[in-house]
Formats: sequence, C-alpha cells, structure tokens
Amino acid sequence: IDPAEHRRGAFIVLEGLDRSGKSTQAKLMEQRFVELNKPVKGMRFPDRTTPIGQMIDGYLKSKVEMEDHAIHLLFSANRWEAVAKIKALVAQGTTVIADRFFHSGVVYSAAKGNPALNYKWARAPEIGLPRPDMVVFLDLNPEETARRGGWGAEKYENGEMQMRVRQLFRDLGKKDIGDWSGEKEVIVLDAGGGIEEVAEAIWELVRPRVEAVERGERGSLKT
Ligand code: Z5A
Ligand code: MG
Repeated sequence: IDPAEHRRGAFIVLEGLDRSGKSTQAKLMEQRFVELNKPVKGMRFPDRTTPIGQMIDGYLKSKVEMEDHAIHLLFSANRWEAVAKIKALVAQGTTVIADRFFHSGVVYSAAKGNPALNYKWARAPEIGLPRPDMVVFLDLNPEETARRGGWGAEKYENGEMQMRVRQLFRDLGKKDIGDWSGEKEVIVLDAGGGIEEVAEAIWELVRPRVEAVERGERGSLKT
C-alpha cells in the first residue's frame, strides 16, 4: 500500500445508561461498515473475558465486594489491557466501535458519591488511553430503560445511581475536550425512538466523522 493512501481507522464509542441500547446500536453500526466494505471491529467494556474482566464481573454480580478505588482501577486496567489491540486495529485501517469506554469509567465511579473519589481522581488512570474520534451518549430517561428487559440484576442498576450517571454524561455534553477544536467530550443523542430511528440518527453523526478520518483530516489517534 502507498503510505499516502493508507489511512487509519476511526475509533467510535457508544455510551449510555444500562439498557439504553448500546449493544443493539453497536451491532447495527458494525453492519453499516460491513455493507460499505470498510473493515470494522466491535469491542465492549468491561471485557469480562479477561482475568481482570472476571474480577469486574464478580463485583457487578455482587459476588465479591470491592473498595471503590480498587474496582475503579480494575475497570481502567481492563481498558489498558486492550490498548495495544485498539491501536493496532486502527493503525491497520480498521474502525473500532466500542460499547462503553473511559467516560463510563469516570462517570460511574464519580456518581457513587464517595467524597474520596471525585471526578478528577477518577480521570487520572484514564490519561493516556486512546481518545475516541467520537463518543455518542444514548440519552434516555432511566424510567424508560427500567421498563426494558433485564434491568435491576447488577450493581449500579438502581434509579438514583442511574439519574446521577445521566446528569454527569449530560454535563460532559457541554464540556470541551480542551484542545481548541471546540469538540465536546460526548455528543448527547436522544435514544428514545425506535431502534431503526436511533440507528439512523447515530449514523448521521458518525458517518461524517469517519469520512474526516478517512481523508486524513484528524491525524493520528490522540490520547
Ligand atoms: N461500568 C463502570 O462502572 N465502569 C466502567 O469503566 C465501565 C462500566 C466500562 C456493566 O456494563 C456496568 O459496568 C454498567 C456500567 C459499569 N453498570 N450499570 N448500570 P455493561 O456494558 O456490561 O452493561 P450495560 O451496557 O449497562 O447493560 P446492557 O444490558 O448491555 O445495555 P445496552 O447494551 O445499553 O442495551 P441493549 O442490550 O442494546 O438493549 C437492552 C434491551 O432494550 C434489549 O432487549 C433491546 O432489544 C431493547 N432495546 C434496545 N433499543 C431499543 C429501542 N430503541 N426501543 C425499544 N427497545 C430497545
Ligand atoms: Mg450492552
């Protein structure tokens, strides 16, 4: 391949409350790339398949108790162990779609209300992770996500926690990433419509960003 022709892949993240439709939408987005003949790889966090991921799984299922900072660092470590893979995929031109990434890590820990674990502390172990080209927060009223199947079985799946998480994500929708580009930390998208409708709205946001990456306008993956 001519190096001038070789473009990196994009790194796209879907965030949202529990049951907001992240996994459903990540799959549908992946299919769009496949249909367009663009290489794509889906990933999810926590990745419960690794030894660290299994410890996280035990915590989320309330099989083991863990100190707030300790579990926070495990969630972060679970991302760090995937960094080499993400970078390699993106460098070879494959777009990576992640179902949650570090914004979940920071927001969920900060939402616990532990005075010893504020937003700044929670952000620190995430510094240096690849920065997504776009983070879309699927915004939905927690009362609605609760009506969808399976809610309520895991840690954090209670109304009060979900309300705080939603507020913190909405705040990130107003926060600049801080590199003068004017981009926000996350793009808040109303995810209350039907599955196809939401998929279309996500694609309208993601497609131009992916095309900018393909034209080389966004340079290499930032941290
Ligand atoms: N967590 C953390 O604390 N720190 C971290 O660093 C990370 C995570 C990465 C587990 O996450 C917990 O870990 C989570 C955050 C915390 N705690 N909470 N809450 P997870 O990613 O493993 O689990 P989840 O994503 O929260 O839950 P989920 O069940 O996978 O939800 P989802 O992927 O967003 O939803 P879904 O499976 O696509 O859809 C749920 C159902 O709704 C399903 O039946 C769909 O068919 C239906 N659905 C989807 N879209 C629609 C629409 N548009 N209309 C109607 N019905 C729909
Ligand atoms: Mg999911």
